[in-house]
Amino acid sequence: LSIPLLSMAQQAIHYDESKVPDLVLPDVLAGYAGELVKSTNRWEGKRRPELVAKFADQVYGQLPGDFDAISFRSELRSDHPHLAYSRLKEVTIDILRNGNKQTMHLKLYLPKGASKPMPVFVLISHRNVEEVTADIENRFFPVKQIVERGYAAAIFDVEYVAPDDAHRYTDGILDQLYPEQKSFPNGMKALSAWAWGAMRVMDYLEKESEVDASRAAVVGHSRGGKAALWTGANDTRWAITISNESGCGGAALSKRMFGETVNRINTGFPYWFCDNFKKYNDQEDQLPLDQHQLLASIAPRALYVASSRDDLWADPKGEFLSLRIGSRVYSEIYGVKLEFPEHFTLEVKTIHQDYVGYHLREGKHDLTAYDWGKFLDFADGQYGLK
Ligand code: GTR
Repeated sequence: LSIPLLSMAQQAIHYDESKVPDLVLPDVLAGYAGELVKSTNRWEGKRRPELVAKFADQVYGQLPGDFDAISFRSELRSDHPHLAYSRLKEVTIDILRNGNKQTMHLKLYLPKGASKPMPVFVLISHRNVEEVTADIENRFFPVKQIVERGYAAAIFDVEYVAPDDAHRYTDGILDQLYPEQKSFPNGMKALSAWAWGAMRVMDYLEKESEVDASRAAVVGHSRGGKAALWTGANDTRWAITISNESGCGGAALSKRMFGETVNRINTGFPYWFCDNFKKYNDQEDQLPLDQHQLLASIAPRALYVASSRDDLWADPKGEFLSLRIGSRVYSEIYGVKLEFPEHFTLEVKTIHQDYVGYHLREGKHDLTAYDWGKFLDFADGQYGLK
């Protein structure tokens, strides 16, 4: 007779720092073969790729980059709500693989009267893009605020690559382009598909003469923030990767088990991460990695993590620690001078440094004009536009 042990799942989700286990975090710079990485060559050539591969295998699933053809069409629209301060290009992206086609749509708002290629922000949106862009007061994607600062603003809806729905998520690139992925334990699911979508947007930006693709930032909020981080880790073409309140499976350390846990996210959203990740339900201590290593994988390109005070579900402290520990790569390998407060508090703060940005704002889980203002300030600093 075997008596099942009371699993951690049966412990309630908590916001209690005293219940956080003692953290044993895998090292960022100690490679799996035991060597300690000390040079940019070894980081970029060996350790960074091995970390990304580990995350693909155990957390997000594969991110296949092969297809047969990609093509872009764009149409300038003269009838949109942001006409007073921007020009809108509606872009259609067709991707073909093995005789099947997937079509994505992108809205690209350009500052009016811009004469040179513009730096750009791309938002991975899990909110309905038509609704978000129809409302000029919308703060989730504040077109006016972004273009008035001299940036192009682009947005795509995850619906076009993998619908954010447990029953429909394959109704996109998984059914059309990469059906084989559906049978792999480390196969692509929604988060990898969304990152794939952001990469196809970058394919387009590289061809768009009105945009400076070497100064592009990928942004996501919450589930979109998880996808943004996964994009930035895989695709080195992004100059800045921005996670807004991405929480569990995003910027927050899984092993803290504060707020949302691996079990909870895999149960609530079984179609986001690959099946292998489910092995760690209530077994966070068994994870061979943690999210600080994902953040590190973005180095040497710039990285931004934002949290909000009331968003305990996303574990602001876990996001902060992850950034502080993960950003060792910038300081120890690239010699960037970084300073973080030694102790985390839930006080409002902004820490903008070379390559690494952070803020904690008051209020609840959301992407707001305040957050965008900080991202814009940080980008100005990175690009020397201040
Ligand atoms: C929550 C989920 C979080 C976060 C959030 C969001 O329900 O538990 O991981 O992704 O949704 O996307 O707003």
